[in-house]
Amino acid sequence: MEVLRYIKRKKKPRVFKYIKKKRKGHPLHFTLIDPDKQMPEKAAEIAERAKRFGSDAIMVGGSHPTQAMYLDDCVKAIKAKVELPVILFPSAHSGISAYADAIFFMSLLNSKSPQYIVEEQMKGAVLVKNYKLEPLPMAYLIVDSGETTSAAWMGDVRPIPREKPEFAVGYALAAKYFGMRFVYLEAGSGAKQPVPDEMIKTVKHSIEPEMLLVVGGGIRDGKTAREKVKAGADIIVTGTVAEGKDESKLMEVIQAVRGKK
Ligand code: 1GP
Repeated sequence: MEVLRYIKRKKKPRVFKYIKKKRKGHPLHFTLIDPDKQMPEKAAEIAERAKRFGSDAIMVGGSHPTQAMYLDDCVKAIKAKVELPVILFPSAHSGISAYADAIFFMSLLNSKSPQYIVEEQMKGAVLVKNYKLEPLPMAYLIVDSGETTSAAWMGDVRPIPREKPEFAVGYALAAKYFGMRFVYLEAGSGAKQPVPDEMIKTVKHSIEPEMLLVVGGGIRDGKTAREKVKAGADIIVTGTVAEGKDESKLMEVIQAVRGKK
């Protein structure tokens, strides 16, 4: 019943408009919080700190199935403390919460399994409708980072080779012709190597101006974040740095993304 009351209160979709409008001003930074790694109170603290440093939105999600146990409480705690859009970043239909504002409705296009390309989405779509979540259609592409990341393993992925940007372009163009609005080039959380600049550059050329390019995984300092923005990323996602103890690193990354340093 609490969920029903919540849904009734919800306003019209507005997160996509917010992102487009903000992007006109500067490249964006999104903070990723994994409900499996943070208790709700701590998640809200991280989100509050990220907002103070200038992050533009909070993403909530993780690769491990246990994240579903804390998902609702995590989103509610963040919403209670921080006035930023909360966007779900689900690895399966269990990653959906009625309390978020929007959802990256994503297809892991380079998975070997239809489960992550369309079947989890089929199971989740009715929830997205009934919870009145704003869907943000996204192609999710996992790029080889020199190791097997959780995202790649859990998603049964054939990672895009680092020296083959043209493969990423093929997927990105397919996504554009499907009418998706975002492409996410993902190296994986905690990746040793982030997505290569050349791949970002090539994909960006093939999808602009219709689509926004999101880049994440293994971005741990301002210099790297700036390089990715210069290569063409519209949105930089950081999780590990945001959840880490050294808060100056998060500030450094956000300022670099916004061109302040
Ligand atoms: C993972 O791209 C995100 O989905 C964030 O990665 O934890 O390495 O910042 P990091």
